[in-house]
Amino acid sequence: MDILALIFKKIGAYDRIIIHRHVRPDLDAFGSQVGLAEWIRFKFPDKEVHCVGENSDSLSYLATMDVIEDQDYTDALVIICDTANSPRIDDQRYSLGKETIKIDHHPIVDQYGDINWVDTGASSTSEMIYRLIAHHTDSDSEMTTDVARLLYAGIVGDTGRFLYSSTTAQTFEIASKLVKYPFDRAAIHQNMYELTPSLAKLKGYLLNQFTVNDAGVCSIKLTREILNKYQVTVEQTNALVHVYADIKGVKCWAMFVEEDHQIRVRIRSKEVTINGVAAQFNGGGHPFASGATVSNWDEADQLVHALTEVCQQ
Ligand SMILES: [Mn+2]
Repeated sequence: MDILALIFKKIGAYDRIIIHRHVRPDLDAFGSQVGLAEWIRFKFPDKEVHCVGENSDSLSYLATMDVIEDQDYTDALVIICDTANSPRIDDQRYSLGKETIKIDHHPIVDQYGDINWVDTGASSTSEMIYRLIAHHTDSDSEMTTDVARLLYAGIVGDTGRFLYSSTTAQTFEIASKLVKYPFDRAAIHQNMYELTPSLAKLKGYLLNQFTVNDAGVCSIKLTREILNKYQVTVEQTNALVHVYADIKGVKCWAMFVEEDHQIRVRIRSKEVTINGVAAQFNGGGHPFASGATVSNWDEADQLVHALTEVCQQ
């Protein structure tokens, strides 16, 4: 049996299904998790389906999470979307379920599922959820407008509006099917990319204060002092990580954001593989988009040095 048929069979076999995704959710995490949940609710109205994890202020326009008890996991199928390794699963109660399915497009770190469907060639987990749905339905109209809206948001989020190299012909094909549903596309784009006045001002700071070395590594350090000055949270800075993508000569970049006891690092790249460097610094992710954590500014400089070596190879 192929993997899609197997996953569909498992969904059919359980009365209660609980869906998780990674911590610090992004559009694809939310879109794939809730898109799958909404589709199962539509297709199997008698099943009990829950989405768990922290709510996210910046994604509340997409969906909100359910609150469930530990005993709800008894005899439940757990599906985890968009999460490469088990420590990153939001709500560690995922392990209380009877059976676990992992659906993800990140490079494999940890095959924590009883069933693992990983496609690193997929632009997004939302794209994979579409394929799962399409595999089991004959017509293009076998989903609801809300499912289409959620999956579309996930795909747009993970492809940077279809700009990143992860965008394939299949991504466009799927998007073309999703946009036939009458959800408000303009509203999604508006929600995704609008900035608060505080963030817009921080964007000005980011574009003024970055440095680029001879190897093409760009970096910026956002101290707590700067975050306080601009009245922006660590989480909110995520919306600005792409400001360096269009700068000539920049091959990759690291945005360091100081938290209470550590420094969070967001690493992005246009042409060199950087998830190896992320892995050296307590992180990981995609070849061109990763996250890491360092404990002080010296270590931050070491990370920039490691990126420089990658660029010079
Ligand atoms: Mn993703």
